[in-house]
Amino acid sequence: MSENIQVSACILCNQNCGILVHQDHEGNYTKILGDEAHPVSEGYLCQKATRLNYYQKQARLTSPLRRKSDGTFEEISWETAIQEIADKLVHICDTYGGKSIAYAGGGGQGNHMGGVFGAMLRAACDTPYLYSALAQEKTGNFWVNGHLFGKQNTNYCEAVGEAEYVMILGANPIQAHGFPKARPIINEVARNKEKTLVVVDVRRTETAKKADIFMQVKPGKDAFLLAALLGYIVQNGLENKEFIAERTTGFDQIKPHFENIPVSEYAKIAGIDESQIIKVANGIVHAETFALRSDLGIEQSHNSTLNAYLARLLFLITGHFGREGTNCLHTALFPLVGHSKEPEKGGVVTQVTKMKGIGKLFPPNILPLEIDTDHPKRLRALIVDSTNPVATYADTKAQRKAIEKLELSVVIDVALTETAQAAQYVLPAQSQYEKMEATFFNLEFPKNFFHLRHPINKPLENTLDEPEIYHRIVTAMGEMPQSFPILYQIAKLDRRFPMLKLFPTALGITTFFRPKWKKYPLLILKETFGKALPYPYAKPASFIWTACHMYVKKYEKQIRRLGYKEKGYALGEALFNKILTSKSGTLISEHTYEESWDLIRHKDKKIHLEIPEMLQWLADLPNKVAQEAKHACKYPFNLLAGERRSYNANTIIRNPEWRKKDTEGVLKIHPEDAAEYNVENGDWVKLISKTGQLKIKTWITDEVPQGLLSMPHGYGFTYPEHDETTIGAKVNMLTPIDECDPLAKTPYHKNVRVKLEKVAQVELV
Ligand SMILES: Nc1nc2c(c(=O)[nH]1)N[C@H]1C(S)=C(S)[C@@H](COP(=O)(O)OP(=O)(O)OC[C@H]3O[C@@H](n4cnc5c(=O)[nH]c(N)nc54)[C@H](O)[C@@H]3O)O[C@H]1N2
Ligand SMILES: Nc1nc2c(c(=O)[nH]1)N[C@H]1C(S)=C(S)[C@@H](COP(=O)(O)OP(=O)(O)OC[C@H]3O[C@@H](n4cnc5c(=O)[nH]c(N)nc54)[C@H](O)[C@@H]3O)O[C@H]1N2
Ligand code: SF4
Ligand SMILES: [Mo]
Repeated sequence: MSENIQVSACILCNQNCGILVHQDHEGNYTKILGDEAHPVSEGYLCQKATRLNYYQKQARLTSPLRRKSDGTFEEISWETAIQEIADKLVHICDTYGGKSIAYAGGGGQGNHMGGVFGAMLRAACDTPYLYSALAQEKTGNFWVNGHLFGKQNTNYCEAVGEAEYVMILGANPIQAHGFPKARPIINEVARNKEKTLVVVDVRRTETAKKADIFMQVKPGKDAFLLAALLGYIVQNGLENKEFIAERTTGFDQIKPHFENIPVSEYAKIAGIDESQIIKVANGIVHAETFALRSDLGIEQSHNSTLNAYLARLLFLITGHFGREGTNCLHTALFPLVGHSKEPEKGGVVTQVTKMKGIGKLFPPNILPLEIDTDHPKRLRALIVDSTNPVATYADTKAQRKAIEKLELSVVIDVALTETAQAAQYVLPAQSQYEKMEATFFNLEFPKNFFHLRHPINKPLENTLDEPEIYHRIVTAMGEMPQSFPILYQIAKLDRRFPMLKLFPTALGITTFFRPKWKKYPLLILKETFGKALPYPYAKPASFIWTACHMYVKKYEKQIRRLGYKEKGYALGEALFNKILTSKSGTLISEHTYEESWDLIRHKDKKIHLEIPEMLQWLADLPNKVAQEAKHACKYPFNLLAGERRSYNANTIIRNPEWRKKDTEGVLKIHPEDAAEYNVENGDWVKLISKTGQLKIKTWITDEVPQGLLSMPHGYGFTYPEHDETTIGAKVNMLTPIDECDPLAKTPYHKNVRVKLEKVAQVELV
């Protein structure tokens, strides 16, 4: 391979497809191709990856910044920034306790190293509070998984490509992916006459257009649709009795709840013909294999956590689980999330709103309530890393006001984001192509993989990688020394003779005599073992070495199935070396389907179907319809606030010029609604919610039904030489923090009530 072609991954969605990057002598990405050696994406790319130069070459942060009393920023040195932040953290910890400090982010779609090392800063502050974007989408799922499978970090993947009957529920894989090679796979399922593709969506999406059966559900009414499907199955005795008896507990307890579902009434509420419910229920029951893929359409929507439960019951009571062509639990080299105990059992809650953690995460929707209050135990400091709460969390104004109220706010990012603009300190990070990175979105079965990415560009001057930033803050807080010369020497020897286990032994002895350092294993590893690795930039990869040895303890047989000859400790070393040197990523284990049942974390290895809170919620469903109807009067439209399109990728690329089409991010509106408001294609309108307002350009289409408006997220970022007319609208001006799931606090972004007014374009400038 010639010198200027480098291997990495696309960082614009959680697929992280492997890429081959061609660069010119100034480091511009002149051509980007799919990497066929990547074990999962195998050369696949979508159109977004070709525009990654707009990420790497964007307007970057080039110095630590400190806010002055007049509100503007001044450039300061790293030493000053780190010491001032460390001193303030120590002061806040000493005065109010560590629980007055929170951390937000720790990873976008391509970077999780910061999140791993951010845990060390949280340890130094003694705070459990990790706010995450995942807690505005997936925590309802995690909570339900905890009950069904035993732990909140058990996750399943779906064999969309192998199943005979496929349901895509509240997801649009043709645009958003969500599983590897989504486009060719959906196209194959759609074309194959032996297979059936069912799409449940409120819009006739790119995926819905390919469906054999399109169930056009009314916004937020999926719980009724799912309950009707389950009701029909149970009332007709169509559940898989053998599977239920062998693999599950609790069916007798849940059965009466579905025997009582008024199927035709619920179908009507969901806006679906009863005959379609019957057809799809029978289709699922009688199919040899069924896979269900769901995403934000049911997560950021009414009854989010209940939807998660009902969607899982659909494949569980029909026996489509843990077999080829169905949904299946998978392993993780390093789990993306943890497991939180319920508060009654000693689980942590937040200080002000008493929200429980789920998967050890706390939800963005409560963040302003925990900060912007006079409560003596309120949050007083926030460290933000690779997330942009002011733009991406619900209620932009409330998030900004909360950040401005903090005694200490620090943003670690590559760009001057909306959140950085409101913070006191801004620290410039290296981009994802300038350091070693990895994500933990390795959600595959039966073969799972890991991709540790090597840098492909020289770091921009005066930037640091996140592990180094955390290391410096923790040492400046006086928690531990900066380096460990003796351990480092031992690590170097250990790398020459790994089987002597010199380093693990020395590390054990060191922490025995210095128990305080036990809190910071990753930082010690980074400065000793990590420094001894063969690449100068590989220090953060040191924790992967520990993860490999732990993975071997659990899955030795499954790793060896890939052809490794080593056993035990030697296998851990071999796996680590393979990951470290495989620039395109590598497979890490291969399971049999029967072995997937060992991944259940309940002691009896069965799925526990009964979740009393969910059954109660199901019983209460009819009351909710009346409440929602009341709310709808004042704001006649349902806004889908955050549609995945060809050229949005959360907030990862800020320069609007990256978009080849849909440059303003139009609002989709049905022709009859447009006519009623006298709106013509391309007219600008004002949307007003109970929280705020914005202006947006329209596009008239019957892709959306009457009464539904749809706009993208990932627009509206300030960027040099661009104004309001070219950056698009800031979606979260409209989203209220209190419109969210009662249990998981995930926002109802797909069900934002708004009213519409026509505006003259001249008002914009
Ligand atoms: N192009 C692009 N791809 C992305 C991203 C991106 O920013 N841009 N972001 C990535 C991220 S972070 C995520 S989480 C995923 C999300 O991926 P998806 O969830 O697949 O994407 P969305 O477009 O947000 O929403 C999915 C679908 O839900 C539908 N929907 C809305 N309301 C309802 C409802 O009440 N019921 C049902 N059944 N459907 C409804 C919408 O019409 C939409 O088609 O995408 C990832 N991929
Ligand atoms: N209304 C509405 N809001 C939404 C959504 C929606 O559909 N509708 N979707 C939600 C979803 S599903 C998600 S996942 C969130 C995503 O929202 P966020 O959690 O905010 O995630 P990203 O947009 O990925 O944020 C990436 C940030 O990381 C920075 N960054 C990029 N590379 C690096 C790096 O190497 N180091 C550091 N330190 N920073 C870096 C980028 O500049 C950017 O500021 O948005 C959510 N918000
Ligand atoms: S945006 Fe496209 S190319 Fe990039 S990771 Fe996602 S699916 Fe792959
Ligand atoms: Mo997401």
